[in-house]
Amino acid sequence: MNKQFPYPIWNAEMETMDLETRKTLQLYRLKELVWYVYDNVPFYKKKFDEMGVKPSEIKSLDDILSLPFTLKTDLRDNYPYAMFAVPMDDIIRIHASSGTTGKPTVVGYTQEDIDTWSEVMARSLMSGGTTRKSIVQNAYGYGLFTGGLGVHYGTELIGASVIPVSGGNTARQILLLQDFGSDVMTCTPSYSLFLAEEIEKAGIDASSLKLRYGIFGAEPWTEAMRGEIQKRLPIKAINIYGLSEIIGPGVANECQCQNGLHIYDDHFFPEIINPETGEHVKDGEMGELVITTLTKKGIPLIRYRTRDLTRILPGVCPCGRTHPRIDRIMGRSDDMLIIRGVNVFPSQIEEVLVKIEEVAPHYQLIVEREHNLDVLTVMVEVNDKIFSDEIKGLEAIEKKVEHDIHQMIGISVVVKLVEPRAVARSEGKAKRVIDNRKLQ
Ligand code: DLL
Repeated sequence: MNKQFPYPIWNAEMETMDLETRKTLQLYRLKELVWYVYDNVPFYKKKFDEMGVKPSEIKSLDDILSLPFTLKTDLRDNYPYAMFAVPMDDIIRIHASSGTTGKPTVVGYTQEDIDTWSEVMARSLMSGGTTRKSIVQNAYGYGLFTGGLGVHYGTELIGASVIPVSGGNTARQILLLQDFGSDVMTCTPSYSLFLAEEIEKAGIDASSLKLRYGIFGAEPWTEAMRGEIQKRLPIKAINIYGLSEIIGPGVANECQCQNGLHIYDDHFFPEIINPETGEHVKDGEMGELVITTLTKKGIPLIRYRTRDLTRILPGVCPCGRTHPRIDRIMGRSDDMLIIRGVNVFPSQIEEVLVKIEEVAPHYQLIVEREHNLDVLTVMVEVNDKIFSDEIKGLEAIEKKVEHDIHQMIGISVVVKLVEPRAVARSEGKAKRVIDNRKLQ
């Protein structure tokens, strides 16, 4: 930690490194990476050979353009472990997130990867206001989701105290906030608003809490939401970004300036592309974020298409960090929804519906935010035969569809059966999703 900067910085050497030195480091790491994946991941050897790319031809950072993209479907096609670059003996942790169908996307970490992850999480948490003295109430879910353990390890590396409360159980969250003196809260931004509402309902004066910082991410949010959170809770709300495929949370994080997220490009090399053409957009233009993991050992990824839309912000950040900043995530270039922090693809729901005899695969997903929590309603047509049945039978079908969808995506939804042909037909692409949360 270095005190010459306006706010504490976890790893001043790396985080304030001059750009030329960082470029040299990135190129060194990129060259190592291409050899590493060529020698250890059959998927990449085949791709490189098909494209006629030789690792020895990577001589500058711009040569990354000759490398292939990696897609989420590539991970699915190699499910569960075929993209790993090391034998399972060297994998010490496995996490997963939802895929475009029922199978999750699986990622494996070596000890070195866990160390890298802890390092970038320590940078993130400290840039979000955490110090050695902090008490961090970690309300991200512990489990296959990377949020819980990512924050946990980063907090421990800093030497702050972590409360591994995990998600949900709002009454207990409030009790801990009051009694344990947590000054940093980590959870999704929508949950922080829900919590604020429950604190108000319980008649507790939020300003009496020790809470000072919130490090919120895992789902899209807006400046308006930040304003609302900061009005209702006595905190600075900081944006944290990441995805399981790259490492988990800690890919990029805002500093106290709250003006863009510093992306830790000594580990995660960013590009912004036009999602239609795959070509780089002009400097500062909005496009899809593509990341190459420069140092990952378990499951290294070349030019991974995140599908997240953002841009590189121009200018120098007053905090002293030289890592480039990305804008908050503005949307996705695919149809993934994030419901209460869980990634959901319409194709997963469709997969459930086609298996249920009583309904037709004509459906629409309606997303609303009620009391700051996302509610997903699945409107689905019953088939002609069932429609004439009595109400009791319909209720049983609704319950069955709700149950099967819950099994598939892990969150509860509301199912509304509608009569045949009630879901609007479209001549082109079906409009499957109506998102009324007004996140953009
Ligand atoms: O959500 C990792 C994470 C945990 C990030 C805790 C931040 C805090 P996944 O479940 O793989 O990983 O989902 C990754 O979530 O591609 C984005 O679409 C979205 N996302 C994550 N952070 C943000 C954010 C974790 N700050 C996907 N703003 C990503 C907007 C976000 N979207």
